[in-house]
Amino acid sequence: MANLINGKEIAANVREKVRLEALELKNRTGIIPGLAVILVGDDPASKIYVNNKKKACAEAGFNSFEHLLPASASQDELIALIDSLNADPSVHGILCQLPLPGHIDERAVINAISPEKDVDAFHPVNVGKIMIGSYDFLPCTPAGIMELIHSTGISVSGKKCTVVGRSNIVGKPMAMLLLHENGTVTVCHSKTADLAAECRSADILVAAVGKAKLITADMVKEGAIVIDVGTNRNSDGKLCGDVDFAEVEKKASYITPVPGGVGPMTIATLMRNTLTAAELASKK
Ligand code: L34
Repeated sequence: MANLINGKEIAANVREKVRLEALELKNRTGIIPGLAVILVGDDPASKIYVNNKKKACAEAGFNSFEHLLPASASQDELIALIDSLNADPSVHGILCQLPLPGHIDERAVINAISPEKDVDAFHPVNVGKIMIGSYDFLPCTPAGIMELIHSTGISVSGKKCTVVGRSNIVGKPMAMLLLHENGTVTVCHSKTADLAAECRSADILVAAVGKAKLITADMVKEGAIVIDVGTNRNSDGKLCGDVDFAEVEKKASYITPVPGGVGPMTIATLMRNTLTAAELASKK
C-alpha cells in the first residue's frame, strides 16, 4: 500500500514559512506583497481556485486585489487592466486565471504581463529563463510537484520519469524541472505509440492530462512515485484526478490524492513567487 503524500499539510508548511518571511520583509522595508488575480467569466472551478488564492493571500498577510470581468469582456479591456496593474507599485504579482473565454488570445494576454510580475512564470521571458536553468520564478504547479517529490526523500537523479501531458502550464515545464534534477524524462501525449509501456517504465510518473482514471494499475511500476495533477469533475461535480487511485495505491510507493495533493501546492508556490516578486521589487 502506497504512502500518501499529504499536499495539504506540505502546502500549509510552505505558506507558514512564506508568512514569516513576508512579515520580515514588511518590518525591514515596509513592503507588503500584493497579488492581483484576474478572473474572466464565471467558470465554477476557476472561481474555487481564485477564492483559494485569495484566502491564502489573507493568511500570508499579503494584499490581494481581485478583478472580476464578465465573460463578454474584450481582449483590449483585459490588456488595459493588465497595463494598469503593471504600473501599480502595490501589485507585485499578476495572475490571469486560465482558461480564458474563447474570443480572447491567451498568449497575447500572458505576453502583456510584465515578466517581473509574472508569478505564474508563463511569460516567454520566464519560460526561456527556466529552460536555461537561471530564473526568478518557477511555474506554480510543476514547482509544487517537485516539493511533493522531495518530501518522499527519494532523489530524482538517475530516475526514469514519465510525464503524461505536454501543456505549457504543466507537462512541458514539469519535464524541464525533472531534467534539472537529473531525471531521465519521457513526455507522453495523445500520439504516443504505447502509453502504458512508457508509464510502466517510470520510477516517477506524473499524470497531467485531464482524463479521469486514465492511469490504471497495469500502467504503473511496482514501487513508483505517482503524482496526479488531474482536476476532473464527475457528473455530480466531485473532483477526481487522472489516476485510478483505489487500484494504483496498491502498487505505488507514494501517491498524491485529489483533492489535497497537487492543488494546494500550486497555491503555496504562488505565495512563494509573489513574495519573491515583492523582494525583487524592494531591491530596485
Ligand atoms: N493562470 N491559471 C493560471 N495559473 C494557475 O496556476 C492555474 N491553475 C490551474 C488552472 N488555471 C490556472 C490553478 O490555479 C489549476 N489550478 C488549481 C489551483 C488550486 C486548486 C486546483 C487547481 C485547488 O485548490 N485544489 C484543491 C481542491 C479545490 C476544489 O475543491 O475544487 C485540492 O485540494 O486539490
